[in-house]
Formats: sequence, C-alpha cells, structure tokens
Amino acid sequence: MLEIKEAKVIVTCPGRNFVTLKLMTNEGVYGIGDATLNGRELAVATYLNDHIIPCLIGRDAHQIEDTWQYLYRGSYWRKGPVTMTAIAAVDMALWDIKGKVANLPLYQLFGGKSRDRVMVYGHANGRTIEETTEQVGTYLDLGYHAIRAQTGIPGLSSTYGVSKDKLFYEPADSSLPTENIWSTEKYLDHIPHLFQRLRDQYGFDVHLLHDVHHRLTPIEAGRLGKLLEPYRLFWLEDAVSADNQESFRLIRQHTVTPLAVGEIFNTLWDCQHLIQEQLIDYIRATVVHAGGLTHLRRIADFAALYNVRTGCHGATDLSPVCMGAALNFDIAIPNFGIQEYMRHLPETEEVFPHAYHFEKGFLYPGDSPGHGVDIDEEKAKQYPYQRAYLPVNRLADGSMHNW
Ligand code: KDG
Ligand code: MG
Repeated sequence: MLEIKEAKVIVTCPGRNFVTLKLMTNEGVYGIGDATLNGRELAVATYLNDHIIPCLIGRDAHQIEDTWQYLYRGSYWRKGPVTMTAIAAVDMALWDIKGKVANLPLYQLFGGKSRDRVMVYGHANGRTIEETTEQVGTYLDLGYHAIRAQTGIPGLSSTYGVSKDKLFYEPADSSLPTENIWSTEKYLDHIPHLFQRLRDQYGFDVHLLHDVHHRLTPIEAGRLGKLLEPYRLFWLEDAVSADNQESFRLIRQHTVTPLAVGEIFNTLWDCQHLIQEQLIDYIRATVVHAGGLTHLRRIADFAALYNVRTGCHGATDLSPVCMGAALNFDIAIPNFGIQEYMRHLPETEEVFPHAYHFEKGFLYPGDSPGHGVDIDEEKAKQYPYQRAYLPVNRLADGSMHNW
C-alpha cells in the first residue's frame, strides 16, 4: 500500500505569506497542497498540524475520495474557510501524488484536455480613469484578451482594487488592518465613465471585467449592471455579498450584465441556489478555498447542468500550487469560462518552481506529472512568516461596511 508516512506544514513569506502542506509516502513520492487563507494563515496551519495530520499518517495515499469524506464528514464540524482550506491542501497533495505515481499531469486523470489553453485575465488599475486606461493598454501589449478594470473614485482616499503594484495584487498591507472609507453614491456615479472611456479607446474586441467586492445592495447592483450594459462586460463580480443567495434574484430582474461570484465560497452549498436558479453566469470558487480538486470538480459538474461556467479566483494570495492545480482543472473541464491570473513576485516564483507558463493572454499547465508545482524548502526557510491583514471598510459615518 502507498502509505502516507509523514506530513509537514511549511509557512513562508516570499513577498507574501503562503502555507503549504507536504505529504510524504513510504515509497518516496510526495505531493504538495496550497493551504493559504489570506490574513488567517496560521489558523489553517494549526488545523492541519493539530487536527488533520495525526489522522493522515498510515492512510492509503490513493484513497482520495475516502480521505476527503473522512475529513469532511468525520470532523463533525463541516464547512467554513479554515476547515475547507485545510481539506483542500490534503486533497491537492493527494492528487499530486496520484499524478506522480501514474506519471501523468492531473488533467489526464480528469479526462484529458477539453481545450489547448486557458484564457486568463489580469487586473488593470489606477488612481484615475486615465491611469487605468493606460494600464489596460499595458495588459493589451502583454497579449491579454481579458482585463479586469478598477479605478480610484474622486473623493475617496482609497478604493478596492487600486494598488501600487500593477502586475501583482497585494491588499494584505499591514500588521493590523488599515481602515478605508467607502461611498456607494460616489462609486456608482463614477464607474460607468471608466467603461465608456475604455470602450471608446479600445473598442469591443477585448473582454472587460469589473469587481465590486461585495459593496452594493441588490437594487444598487441592479442599477450598476444596467448602467454598464452598453459596455458589454464579460462579468460584474461580487456585486453584493452572497450570504443571502436570493439577493441575486433581484439583480437578475434588472440587468443582463453577466454576474460572477464565489471567491470566498467553500462548498457547493454556498452556491446551490445561485446555480440551480441560474442567478449567476460564472462561479469563482477555487481549489484552495473550496475543498480541493475533489470538491471543485463536483461544483463545476453541477454548474454545467445549468449553463454556469467557471472563473476560478487567482489573485496573488493564491499560491502557485493552487494555480498549478487550477490550470489542470481548467483545461480539462467542459464548462470552463476564464481563469484569474495575478502574477507572483520573483521571490515567490523561486520558492515554488512550476511547470505552467503564460503566453499571449493564456496559461498552459505544462506536462509535468501531478499538478506540476514544487516547493524549495531551503529557499522557503529564508522568508519567515509576517503577520499581514486585509483592510477593513467603513462608511463615512463610521459604520462597518464590507471590504
Ligand atoms: O485575499 C483577498 C483577495 O484575493 C481578493 O480581495 C481578490 O477580489 C479579489 C479578486 O477578485 O482577485
Ligand atoms: Mg474578487
């Protein structure tokens, strides 16, 4: 039997924090899984070290499904970002092992390629519409076919999605949360001008996306979707917080702008109604936060029944390990939509050598066995963990709002 013999959790900060699980077998083959939960990294590391690893030693590394069920049902306490990220890490590492033993890239184990390449989008952002327009031009020069556009809002000192780094995305910027101020009125007045400017300058051949980051009410989101219809967005993301899935019904009643949601979802139960009632067009759950490849494939299959396509989260805080796993998934499934791709810093790339590569707006998973990503433990040791929080958001009167 291919037995899990040893396991370790590696916490490293090559430019930002990443948590990685490494599972070693009695036959020397090992697999790795991403366990990074931005701003709550050590909670997952503890969950793995104290509660999961003791149960893994001696288990059959080939029994991925049974191990998933064991960790999900067997913990009694289901769901939630910490639990599901920890389960995802184990699942990714086990799929990596299976691929290595079979000597096949994971997409072959998932049924082979459904496409030759994976279309990705990056984030163009600037403090002003002019700056964002310029950034969109930079992404077009890099060969992108799809670009997310965010801009600063006059009268607000900081806005979601506008960062100093243009090819990386790092909102976890402080050892205690920074506080931003939000105004829905100012935002709704300004955003249509951005997309008008972008379409005037670049036409309709490029896919444009926009992320609201959970800031609106359903009726406000309906209004924004309607205002943006002339600019034919690829999607409007996280228009409202999806705690209440029914919210999307109201948005749908007012706009035909395609809707995407799900980067903070952990299970199929978070999007069951959204999918079944066709209230969304793209589901953004990804490997690391939605229970690994085993569960994400289940979400994608369910979504396929309702013409919902995937658009996996891929900001810089999702490690190259998650990206390698996501790309093997993206290239194999029938209802792939798009993959988010914010690059990693050179230090991160050094710690995580990988088989995937970018070319002219597409990512290619490569043909290495497993998910094709490794970790250099010696290099990882050079970058100790640094506490970093995502910002929080308040309205002008001091009330807490969604960030
Ligand atoms: O950790 C949080 C970020 O990944 C998130 O804010 C990024 O919304 C995001 C996106 O669409 O990439
Ligand atoms: Mg988002």
